[in-house]
Formats: sequence, C-alpha cells, structure tokens
Amino acid sequence: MSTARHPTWTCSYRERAVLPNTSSLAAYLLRLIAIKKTNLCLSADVTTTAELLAIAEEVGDSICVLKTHADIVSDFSDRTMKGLRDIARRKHFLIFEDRKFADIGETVQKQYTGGPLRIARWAEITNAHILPGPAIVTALREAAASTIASYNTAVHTEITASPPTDHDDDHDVVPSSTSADPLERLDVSHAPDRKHSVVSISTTISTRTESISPHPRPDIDHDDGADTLALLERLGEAPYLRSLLLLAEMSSEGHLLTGAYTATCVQIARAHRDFVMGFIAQHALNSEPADNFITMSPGVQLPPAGQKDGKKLGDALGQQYNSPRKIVLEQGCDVIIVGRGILKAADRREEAERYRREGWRAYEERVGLLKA
Ligand code: 5BU
Repeated sequence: MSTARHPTWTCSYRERAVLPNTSSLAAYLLRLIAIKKTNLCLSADVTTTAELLAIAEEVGDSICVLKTHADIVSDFSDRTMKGLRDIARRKHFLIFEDRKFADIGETVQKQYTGGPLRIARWAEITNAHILPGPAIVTALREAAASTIASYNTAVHTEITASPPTDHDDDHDVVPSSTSADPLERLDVSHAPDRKHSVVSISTTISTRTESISPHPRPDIDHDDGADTLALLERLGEAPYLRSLLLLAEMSSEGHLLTGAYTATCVQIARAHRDFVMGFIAQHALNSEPADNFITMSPGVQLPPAGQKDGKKLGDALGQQYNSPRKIVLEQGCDVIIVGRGILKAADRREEAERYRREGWRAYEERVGLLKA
C-alpha cells in the first residue's frame, strides 16, 4: 500500500482542519495541535487518581491529547472524571480512553456508556478493534449520539427570588459555569441542602450533531500575529462531541493487524467519516483523495537525552519503539503517543517538552516548513 504521496502527507495541521470530510472534533484537534505546536499525546498509564491528575497538570501544556487506561486506576470515580475534564479545559487538550472495544454492538454500547467508567461521558476519543465486524462502529456511534443528546444541553439557571430573608446564605445557587462540558455544569441534585422554595431552575435542551463539513475559522486559521494564549482563547472549549479511532496496526511484536485486515479497517473508517477520526497505526493510511484521517501512533521512545539513536528499543514484553522522527517524518503519522518515555523521567515536564520538540520538528520537516 503506497501512501507516501497522499496530499495530507505535506499538508499542515491547519490546512487539514478545513478539508472536506473533517468532523468538527477532528478539526478542533487539528487546530489545537497547530496552536499549541504539539503533536504529542501522553499515555498516562498510572494507577491512582492522584497520580493521573498530577501528571495531567504537570505536562498538560505540552500535549494535544491525554490518553488514559481508566480500568487501571484503582480509585476511578466521578472525582477522576471531573478532575481530568477540568485540567483538560484549562490546559487545552482532548482526552482519549484507550479502551480497545472488541465485542458485539449491544455489549460495547453498555461498556462505552455504563459501568463504573462511563467512558462516553468524559472521553472525547476512544478506540475499537474491527474484529467483530463493522457493527462495532455503528453501535459505538449510536451510543455516542445518545450520550451527546442527553448531556449536551444548555442549562440556564435562574434564581427567582424570593423576598430577601435573613437567610441569604441559602440563595447561593449559581451555575458553576456555562461550559460546554456537562460535568462542569451545575448539578442541582448535589447542591447541599438548598431551600427549594426559593430557587427555580429552568433548563433549555439543545443538541448538536457531528458535521463533516468543517466550518472555516478565519480568526484562527490565518496568522494575524496573535499569540498562543490569544489563539487558544479564540479556539474555545472542545465541542461536546465524540470520535473513534480504529485499531489498524499495533506496535507490539508479532501483532496480527496487518495486510488485508488493515485495509478493511480503512474501508470501514471511510464508511463512517462523521464518527471515525482516524487510526491507531504505525504509518499514515490516507490513500484516497477524500481521506483526511488522523493517525496516532504508540510505541514511541527517544534514547536518553544526549544519546544518539542507536539500537532498536523495546521492553521485555513485546513492545517495540520507534523515534518521533521515524513515526512522523518517515511514516507520516500525525500524533505520537508516549508513555514510559515521559512517565519514568526524573523531570517529566522537561521530558514531555523534549518529545514535543522532536515530534514538532519531524512534522515541520515533513510538510516542508523546515529544511533537513
Ligand atoms: P509506553 O509506555 O510508551 O510503551 O506505552 C504505550 C501505551 O500505548 C500503552 O498505554 C499501551 O497500552 C498503548 N498501546 C501500545 O503501546 N501499542 C499499541 O499498539 C496500542 C496501544 Br493499540
């Protein structure tokens, strides 16, 4: 499969945000990457909420996506979800739960929306194997749509009020925010001991559906000299939408996601461009003119600072590593996913910056913004 000459290979992230067949969430991510100048995704493989929130806070400025394995977090709860969403909003990154769904449609819908993790509620992106066939995609898309419909509401809270009383402290029900993120909004059921007689809540429900005709954003897409913070402010919060990555290849030694399997994965993605944002793969898979899939690649590590690229890196359990340069420049991938390379560093913030710089440089070289 020759993909090297597909136009997206040399398109900037900004240019790709306005190509046809780009969903709103994909366009948001591409703009976010361009503004923050980072194609780095941190794989936050830690086992407690405290560690997860600490690492998100620590490296949040250097990443475009934070990848989680919620099922390894021993105390995962609403606090984890809310904490993550809060940091994602402040530091501007998307959340990707690496759930690797692989069951029949009926089951994956429940796994995606229910159980203790309620993934669809807090993770913009998740991923799936196509082993069970294409219905896994339609099932997850349907579940995502119903999650959006039930949570993507505009809540207007109004305090009516009651003649002033000498219990003014009881009148402090205020919307926590007008955020697009429902986890951030007022949850009256948790309001402590209110005097309901003096509070009236009115709720307006509006739902948005995913569009694959990107909206131009001249305030972001054209360089008018604004700095990163101003551009992030203009970009605003992530839309309350959901997207899927299909597992088209793995990084581990001897994996079976090859050849015809990978090609089928691409065909299934093309049939669901509104929901499938791209792939987990080791090389870019765009080959038809209409393709603008985002490829995210795990199995990325750098040799220790100061050491040259040398022998092939891996771990003792089948993981195989490539450098950001190989993955982005030579294989045409869009987002590098790094776990232990950053998590085990003495200074994780500095190490995340090192990966960010390497990934960004490889991208600039690929699209011709930097000479080799
Ligand atoms: P590492 O510490 O950088 O090796 O972590 C890699 C992460 O990416 C880890 O969470 C894996 O579950 C995940 N991963 C992977 O390594 N290779 C794959 O092919 C896929 C996911 Br799919």
